[in-house]
Amino acid sequence: MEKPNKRILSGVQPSGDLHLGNYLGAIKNFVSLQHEYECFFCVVDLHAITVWQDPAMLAQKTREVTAAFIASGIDPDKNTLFVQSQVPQHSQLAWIFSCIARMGWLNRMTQFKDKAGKNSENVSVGLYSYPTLMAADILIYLATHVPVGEDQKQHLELTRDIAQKFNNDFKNDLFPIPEPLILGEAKRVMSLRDGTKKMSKSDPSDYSRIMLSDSKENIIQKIKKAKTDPLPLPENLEDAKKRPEAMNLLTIFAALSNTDAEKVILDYAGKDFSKFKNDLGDLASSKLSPISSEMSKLMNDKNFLDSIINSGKEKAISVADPVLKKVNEIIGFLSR
Ligand code: AQP
Repeated sequence: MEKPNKRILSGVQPSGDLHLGNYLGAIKNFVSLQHEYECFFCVVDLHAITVWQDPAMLAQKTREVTAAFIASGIDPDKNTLFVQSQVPQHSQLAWIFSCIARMGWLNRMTQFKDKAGKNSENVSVGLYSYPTLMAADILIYLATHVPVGEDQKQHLELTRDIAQKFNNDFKNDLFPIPEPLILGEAKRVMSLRDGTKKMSKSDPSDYSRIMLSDSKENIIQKIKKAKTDPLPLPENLEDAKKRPEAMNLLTIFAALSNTDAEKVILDYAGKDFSKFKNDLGDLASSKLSPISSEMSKLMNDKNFLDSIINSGKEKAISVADPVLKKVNEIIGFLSR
């Protein structure tokens, strides 16, 4: 089996409206990586159902994430865009990996602790074993690199452990040990209401996040209302780091304008937040509005989106199936 040396797999959940964190931490980076790597981008609907999803909304959000990929600049002809549940090899490998991963490894996952909170007896088993499915998503394509936001770093370390243990247990070298690509200025975009909390689809407050579907007016309004402290803008990076809300807005500004936070701090040092927020509102809406209007256009062309999803499925299966067959053979399963 030919082993790729620059292959990417990454996914986005159709679990709600995509936000600026998903865009800056993931999708924007995918757009630049497509020129350098062979890329597989998937809509991870199997991950989404680890918490309750309304069936009609799930179908709509699945198409919406696909539309967001394309509207942001991912070329569907050059890359493989597909839906996770349509490639059953992911779930089959995930079961095998749940027999490779150790309970102790999963018990250390901080995202499960955060998401389950005090309710851990009552959440789904899938929410707990989610990282073994993520490992299967990556390794079924023998992906060598995985672009993720900082929040997914621990899950990728688990993927590496699983790949290593499988290779050791079965004395082979099938799986690569994939490297994380944590790129861009905004590795962890924080809530606009609380600079210590990650911007997230599931935050109950709409004002905590800017959505890709927000209108220009909405974006400007949300940035105006974003929480800040009473001081003027920080004078240097050291100062900014002590002020989470200010640091978050500066980082967003830097990521949207393809520069770094230090440069933005230099431009706005000691100035008033109102001027900065006006500029950030204009910048964010000028970058996001074209994506949002392209997304609505694509959402009105269901046949086009479904044809992309369908050909993505065929391409994904043609790569994933030989890997699963090889895994089955290594383990000692009878051939199909
Ligand atoms: N706030 C963020 N900052 C930077 N990157 C982020 N990502 C998510 N939130 C931020 C990155 O976006 C990609 C897709 O994420 P996901 O949809 O698979 O799930 P998530 O990380 O669980 O995102 P949410 O918004 O927090 O969803 P819910 O609320 O449903 O759990 C990933 O690469 C992620 O790192």
